[in-house]
Amino acid sequence: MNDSPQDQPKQSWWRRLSAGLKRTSSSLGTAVADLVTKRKLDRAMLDDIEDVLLRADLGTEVAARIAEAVGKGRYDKSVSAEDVTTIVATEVEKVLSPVAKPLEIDATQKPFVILVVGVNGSGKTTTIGKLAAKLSAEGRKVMLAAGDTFRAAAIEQLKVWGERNKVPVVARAQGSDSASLAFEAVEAAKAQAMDVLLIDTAGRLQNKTELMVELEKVRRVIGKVDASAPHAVLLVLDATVGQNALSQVDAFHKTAGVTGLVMTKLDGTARGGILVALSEKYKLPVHFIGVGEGIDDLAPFTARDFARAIAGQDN
Ligand SMILES: Nc1nc2c(ncn2[C@@H]2O[C@H](COP(=O)(O)OP(=O)(O)OP(=O)(O)O)[C@@H](O)[C@H]2O)c(=O)[nH]1
Ligand SMILES: [Mg+2]
Repeated sequence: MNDSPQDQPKQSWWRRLSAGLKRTSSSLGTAVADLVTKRKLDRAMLDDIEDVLLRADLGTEVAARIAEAVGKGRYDKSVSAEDVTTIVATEVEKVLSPVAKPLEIDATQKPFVILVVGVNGSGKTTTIGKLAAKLSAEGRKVMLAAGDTFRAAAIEQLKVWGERNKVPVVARAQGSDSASLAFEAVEAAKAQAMDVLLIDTAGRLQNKTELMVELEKVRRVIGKVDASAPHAVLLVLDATVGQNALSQVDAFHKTAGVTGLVMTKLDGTARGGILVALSEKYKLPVHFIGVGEGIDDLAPFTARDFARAIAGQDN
């Protein structure tokens, strides 16, 4: 066992990820095992395997591809559950590898402006707190902007993350215009030579047109201070919502120009497979995954780990 200090955090979040995805992986594993025992492989079995994969939220294309890969050269032969889950891991990794990309901070942009968007309760504010910790630890000067001006509690919540990270927070009274707050924050970050500005926004349902229009306004107004900003627009998705994540990506991508995804709450859901369906369909970069509520519970997204966790394999 390699237990050097550097490996411990990695181990602990891998454990949480694989434990979190246990409900997906074990139901998949059990269903596959039930299907393949004492039978030779035929079309009907492949259809059943495809159904199991669909129930794991992997999406129609990926499910069909995996079933096809399982069928290749195995007709009329017996297959083991391991054969199938190994193929699941391989095919899922192929889908995820091109989208697993780190969030790159262009140091020539001062500040590098990151707008954080998503539906209510997806984990935006918490993700900002966790990101601020990571970026500060890398030696960057970080500022936060309390762009969720709807609720007093939202402003307070971001201030708490600011204190915890010892980074400044630009905030205004509840009910202020969030676009002007964002404008002010970019100016302040510029004046104070910040490296990164993280802008929080209020949660909004993707089908509420007026709120989505407001988001476009926030974007536009930020662009008035710095035409190249925002430099990144992160869509925070809650893994537990399953298929609804697809319409969230669709709507936020159109209105807010999403540049990358963060998927939260992977520490306790049977629906993590949705990240595979999303990656296949939209091919947007996935930067981080949230595996808990704590400040260290944000992990860079890696295709292989995720694929193996979904398939229930050991790391
Ligand atoms: N288990 C778990 N909980 C998380 C994770 N990320 C966020 N949460 C929790 O989810 C809840 C909502 O998180 P917030 O960060 O307030 O979500 P938000 O998107 O800012 O919410 P609104 O501002 O209301 O739209 C909080 O209780 C967080 O602690 C995660 O990765 N895992
Ligand atoms: Mg919030």
